[in-house]
Amino acid sequence: MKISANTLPLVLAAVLGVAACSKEAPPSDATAPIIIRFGHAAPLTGPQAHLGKDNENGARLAMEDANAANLTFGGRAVKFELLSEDDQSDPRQGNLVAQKFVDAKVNAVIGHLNSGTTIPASRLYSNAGIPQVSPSATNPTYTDQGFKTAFRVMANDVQQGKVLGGYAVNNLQAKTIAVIDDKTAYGEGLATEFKKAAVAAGATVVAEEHTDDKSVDFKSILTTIKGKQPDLIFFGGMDPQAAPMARQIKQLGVPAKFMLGDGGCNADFMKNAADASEGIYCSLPGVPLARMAGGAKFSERYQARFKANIQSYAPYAYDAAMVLIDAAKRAQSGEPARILAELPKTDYNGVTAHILFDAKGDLKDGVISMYVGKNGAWEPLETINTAIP
Ligand code: ABU
Repeated sequence: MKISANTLPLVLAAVLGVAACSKEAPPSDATAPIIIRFGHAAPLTGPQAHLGKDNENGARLAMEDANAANLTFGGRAVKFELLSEDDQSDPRQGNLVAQKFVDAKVNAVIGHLNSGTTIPASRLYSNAGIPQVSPSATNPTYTDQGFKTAFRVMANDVQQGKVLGGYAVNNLQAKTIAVIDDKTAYGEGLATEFKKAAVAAGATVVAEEHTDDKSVDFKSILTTIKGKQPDLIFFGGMDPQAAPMARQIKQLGVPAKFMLGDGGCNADFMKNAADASEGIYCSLPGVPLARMAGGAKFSERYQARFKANIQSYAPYAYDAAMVLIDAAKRAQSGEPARILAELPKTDYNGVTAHILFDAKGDLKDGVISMYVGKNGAWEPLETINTAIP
């Protein structure tokens, strides 16, 4: 319409009318809830599905808690949604999941569970500017890459390997050790850190063997190791391999102590290793659940909500989600860039620990706890402070 002196009053009336309508009934997108979507990635099928589900449950509980709190940002209601994907603990599938999250423009990612998926996926999240908090990936490379998007809420494997190696030599008097790893980023990385620490403490490595994260028959490598008569066997890997390995060590009559990192230190190991779990040592980052400030309450709430016991990492997945929610609250925004600006300033009292990040995105003041298998349960031994080198 051509505006002339005759039509101007009509145009003004129309504009004022729209303005009046806007005031009475603001556009729907200004009143609709702000939707904040977090991607969650872990193995939800395959041998590690029990651990992936445990992480997913932890993250889900956090988001349900945040939704129950009826948060508002700038006067608008906020709703958190979880987009959970199965990365099958496979690095290639992990990258496909990461690309899916990038394409879906998720606001942040909780995950992945495994170091082998977390590390390659972290480059995609970094390129897309998406904040990532892993509950459980412990390989140091994840936060050594210099990505401003990468954080974790658990001590790393330099810290864990140091404690395990020192404990094997100084507490268990192992002078000769055999080391097996599953050739994954986690298993191989932890085995390397364990060896370094054990050798530094005075032990000799008499055998090194490798398997993978699908095998369940280890009799051949265990027979080779038995011939080398080590005082202690260390396995860097996860419980689907660690449990049959423990049973086969017992069946073959290998008279060595057996030691695992956090990948084997869980409920399913106990169930599947059965009586072979007695006297086995393992470590977990963090203090034992019963000693966590919010541990007992979290455990009760988890069981009531999911009708299952915690495997191992669920409280960390809860905290990973909560530090992202906390950053969004401080930013009063779900924008990834605004969450990222807040994450390094995290000062959050979580279920697992008081969470502060160092300059790399690692947990400050992380500790490692040692456990021994006793009467079908993991009995806590001691908790050791480890300064990040
Ligand atoms: N921290 C052990 C399990 C996860 C990982 O691959 O690091």
